Amino acid sequence: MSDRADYVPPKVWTWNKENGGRFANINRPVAGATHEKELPVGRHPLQLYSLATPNGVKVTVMLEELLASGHSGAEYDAWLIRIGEGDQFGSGFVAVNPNSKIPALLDRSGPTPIRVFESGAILLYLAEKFGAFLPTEAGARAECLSWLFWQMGSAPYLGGGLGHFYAYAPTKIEYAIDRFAMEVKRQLDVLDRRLAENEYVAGSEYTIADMAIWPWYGGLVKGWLYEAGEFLSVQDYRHVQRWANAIGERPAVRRGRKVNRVSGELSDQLHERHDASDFETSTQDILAAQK
Ligand SMILES: N[C@@H](CCC(=O)N[C@@H](CS)C(=O)NCC(=O)O)C(=O)O
Repeated sequence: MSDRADYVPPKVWTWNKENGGRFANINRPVAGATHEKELPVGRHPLQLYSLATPNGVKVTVMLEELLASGHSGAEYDAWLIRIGEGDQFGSGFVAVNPNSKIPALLDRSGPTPIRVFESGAILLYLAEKFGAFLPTEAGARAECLSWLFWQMGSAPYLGGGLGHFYAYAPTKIEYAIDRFAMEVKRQLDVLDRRLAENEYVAGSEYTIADMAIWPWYGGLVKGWLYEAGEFLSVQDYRHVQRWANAIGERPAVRRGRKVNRVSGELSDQLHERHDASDFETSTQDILAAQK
């Protein structure tokens, strides 16, 4: 890999496996399965294959919110996909998501299982299936979907752009960090102005737009992402802070954050979720029992 400022791309790009990046062992320029591996299937209608990254948390929060509001059909099994170990390239996972990224959902409640991938599509699918967290009035629905898609379009600048170059890249490239820091601060300002005038992102109702945006921008202002809080002066976004705190206190959100989590405090990790009672037994207890 060249670290030189005068790097000139060759005529044809070739894959350098050892580029030194944080994800060098899992990134590849081709799609498809690398190995045969069936996915496990539990007893509930919904099977989630995921990990508690911001994209994964969107879906576990939605499922916990649905259950909390009485939609018992939203009972789910959450299976852990360890992306650092390449589980997303197993044949079973690729059959549910040809893009090999978490989260992926299989709805087995009907005669033919339905697969859904892309976290935004999963949120919309569940909102429509249960008639919840998505306004029905045309204007409010359009506002909600606009912010949902805003998140899907914006997050790659935060994660793939700022997060990658600020926290993960093997060399700190000022141009890349500057470019993405500027864009992320602009996005935070977009949200701050919106939340100055509205309780929730889509208006007066808590919706799937909040669930999509909170794990990313809420996590960022709470200092959970990339240790970039001070760097981005996140305390300045007062309205985003107010909203992030309010959502973070919701019991369903607290539960949803724990599911498929493999980092942080052990008491905050629930590697797999198969029953509501699983939250009473933390992974810490399970590991202690296995000793
Ligand atoms: N646009 C996708 C992005 C999903 C995504 O990037 N997932 C990451 C974890 S947050 C992943 O599975 N990475 C594994 C890999 O890149 O191999 C979504 O929102 O579902």
